[in-house]
Amino acid sequence: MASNDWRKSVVYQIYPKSFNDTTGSGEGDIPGIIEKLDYFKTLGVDYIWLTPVYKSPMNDNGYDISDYYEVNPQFGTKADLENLLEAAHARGLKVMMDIVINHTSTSHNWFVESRKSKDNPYRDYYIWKDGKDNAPPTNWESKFGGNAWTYDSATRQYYLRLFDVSQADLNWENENLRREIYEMVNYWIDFGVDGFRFDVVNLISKGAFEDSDGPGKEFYTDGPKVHEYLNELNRNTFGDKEIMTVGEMSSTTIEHCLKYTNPERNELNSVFNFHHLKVDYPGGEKWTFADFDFIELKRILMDWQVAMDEGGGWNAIFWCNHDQPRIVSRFGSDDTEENRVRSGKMLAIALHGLKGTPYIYQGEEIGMTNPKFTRIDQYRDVESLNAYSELKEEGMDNARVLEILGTKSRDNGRSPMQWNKDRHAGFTSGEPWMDIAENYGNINVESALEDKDSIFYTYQKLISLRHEMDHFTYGSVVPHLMKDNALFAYERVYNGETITVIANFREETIPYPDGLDTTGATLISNYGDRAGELRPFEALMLHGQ
Ligand code: TEU
Repeated sequence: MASNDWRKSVVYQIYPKSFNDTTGSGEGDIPGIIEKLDYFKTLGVDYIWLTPVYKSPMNDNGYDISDYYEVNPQFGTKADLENLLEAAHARGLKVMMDIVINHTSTSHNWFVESRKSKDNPYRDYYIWKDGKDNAPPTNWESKFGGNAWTYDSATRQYYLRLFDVSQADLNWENENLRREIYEMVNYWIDFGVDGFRFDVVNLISKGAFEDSDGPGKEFYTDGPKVHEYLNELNRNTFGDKEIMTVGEMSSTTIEHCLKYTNPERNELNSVFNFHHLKVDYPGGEKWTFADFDFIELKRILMDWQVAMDEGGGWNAIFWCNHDQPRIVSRFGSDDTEENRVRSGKMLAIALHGLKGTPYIYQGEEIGMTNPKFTRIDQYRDVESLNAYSELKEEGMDNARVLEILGTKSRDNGRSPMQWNKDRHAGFTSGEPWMDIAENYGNINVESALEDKDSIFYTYQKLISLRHEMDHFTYGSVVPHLMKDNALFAYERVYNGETITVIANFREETIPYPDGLDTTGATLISNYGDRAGELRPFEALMLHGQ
């Protein structure tokens, strides 16, 4: 039964380009999402979140928007989007759209005008600066590698682009720009959208433009006016409406996220933070090999859980998305089918007992793995291709670079959805825009639905429990075993009752720990029965009175 309370809701994230192709183009489309609405109902989710489907040159697969008001023809038409909303609403499903308001494509008409002259009315919609001694204005680094400024010969100035060269940062100091953004958000609210995910929205307020020893994040992350801008956005658009909002907060802090999500501040409902997904970035370095730091993973998860619970904030809880490797390959084990299924279920149980709004990324519910590409021509993502060039230029051998991309790249989460055993996993009748993982004959939706012991039914059960039991929504969070090298454990306490979650992250049998009450009734387990010890990747959710 779907939930009307956004705090009891579960969100399914769709990367449309890789979800379901109905035209044979080799790329997913909006009619392909409509085809699968009953699948979402079977799973039991409440919202579907589409990553951007607006007009875009697709240099960053839609996060480079050239027209906020038009649907990218490769995904379909605006009528298709209307049909999707209508068909979703008819099933009690809500639709969350992804809005990118930190930057636009350099193909957006605002930027085309802005670059024409220094006195163009749109000049100040973006951030233009003179260089210094033929060098960029500051030494800030782009998140996709290289310097964050690009020189434009038309007016002999640099423009700021924290991401790709084709993604120019908007100047939120400009009141006319802000007003145009609010008008656009209201357009999509009037269109019938039920929620928004705001892309890197904590970067919209840039502070001082100074050099730094590091990449410059301290000047634009959670910037000086970010809360003011979000409150103004709220008041001018969704603030008085039943619209669920979530902000993607890059490199943020708990303190800021308590402010972003404090209901009394009228900013956003909830936030994504990514610190728990950097525990395999030694020294903050993504492009290297490293086992994930399990103790640090638990510390970060629980710090955020307890702080946001006690401070009245609200987390998005998630393992992966279109920017992350597949979680079963990253924090679980995909070396055998038994380990993949057990650890895939374990990760689901470990996460879905936490406080916040759970997000399930397409394919996570069937335990899709990293596609294990072996050639650079299989990669599509601008960040991956930039990293490949940079690592090779630094002298790293090709095989090593490919190994690193194969574990860390965003492409890992973007290989097409695996629907069935048919050609191209039933994703397309054409040639897929990106190779499909070779294991689709075994890992696909059709097989998962036929197998009552599949990972899919673990997610279905967890979603049902969250809808049924207020403990998950309102219960306090009590961490346990924070220094244990194998077990992740916590309690949710509500109305004198306790839900205990315990997950063995190791392929070893571990004795039950002392000091944790594991006498409760089993709500869900990935082994289906109880043993006198915790078996490899065993996870339990217990309900004690
Ligand atoms: O992601 C922002 C972001 O922080 C990640 O891209 C991260 O910086 C990157 O993966 C390095 O590890 C959002 C979108 O989710 C992403 O797809 C876009 O590429 C990016 O913003 C720019 O819009």
